[in-house]
Amino acid sequence: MTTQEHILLSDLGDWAEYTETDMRKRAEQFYEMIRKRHTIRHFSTDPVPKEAIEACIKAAGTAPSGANHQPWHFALVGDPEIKKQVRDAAEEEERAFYAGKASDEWLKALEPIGTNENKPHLEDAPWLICIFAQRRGGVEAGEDRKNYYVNESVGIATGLLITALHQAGLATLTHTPNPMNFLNQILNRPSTDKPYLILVVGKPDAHATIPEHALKKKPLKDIMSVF
Ligand code: IYR
Repeated sequence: MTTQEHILLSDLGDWAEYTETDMRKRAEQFYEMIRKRHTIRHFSTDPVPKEAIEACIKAAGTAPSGANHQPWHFALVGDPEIKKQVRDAAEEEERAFYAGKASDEWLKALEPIGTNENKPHLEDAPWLICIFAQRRGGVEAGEDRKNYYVNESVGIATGLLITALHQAGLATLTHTPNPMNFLNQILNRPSTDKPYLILVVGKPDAHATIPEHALKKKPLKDIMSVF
C-alpha cells in the first residue's frame, strides 16, 4: 500500500453550502428543469455545434466510477456515411427483433411507445454518441487493468450526459439494438469495449410527438420509502 496525497475539499473550493431554504429551492428548480426532458424519436436535421456536445461529454466524464477508472468511451458520430452504416446495421437487428426474436410479452410492453424496426432518426439527427463500457483500462490512458463496477459507472455517466444535453437544449433518444457488436467494427473499438448504448442527439423535429405512456411518471410515494 502506498500512501496517497489528499487535497482539502475546502482548498479546492468545489463545494458550496446553502441555507435550508436555498437548498430546497435549488432542488425544486432542478426538478422543474429535468422534468421537461422527454425522449423523442423524431429529430430535425438541423446542425448542432460539436463543441456543445464535447462539453456535455466532458460533464459525463466527471461521473463517479469504480476505482476512478472511468471505464467509458464516447464515439461521436456526425459523418453521414458512418451514420448510415450504423442505421443499416441497427435496422437489420431490429427487423429480427420485431419479427420474432422478441417475446410477445416484450412486444406488448412496447406497444404504447409505438416503436418499430425503422430508425430514420439514426440518420436525421446531427449526432450519434455511441457509448462503450470498457471491461479493461485503468485511470491512465493506455493502461490495461481490470475495471470495476463497469455497468454502474457507465450508467451514471450516461445519466449525467443526458442531463447535460437536456440542459443545453438538446433532445436525446436512448437506443439499444441487440446485439450491438457491429459498433465495434464500424467504430474500430477493441473487443474489451462493450457497446452500451447509442444516444441519438439533436433538436426535435417541428412535428415530434411523445407517447402519452411516456408522460406517466410514478409519484414520489411509489418510488420512495422513508425510514
Ligand atoms: N431496441 C428496440 C426495442 C425497444 C426496446 C425497449 I425495452 C424500448 O424501451 C424501446 C425499444 C427499438 O429500439 O426499437
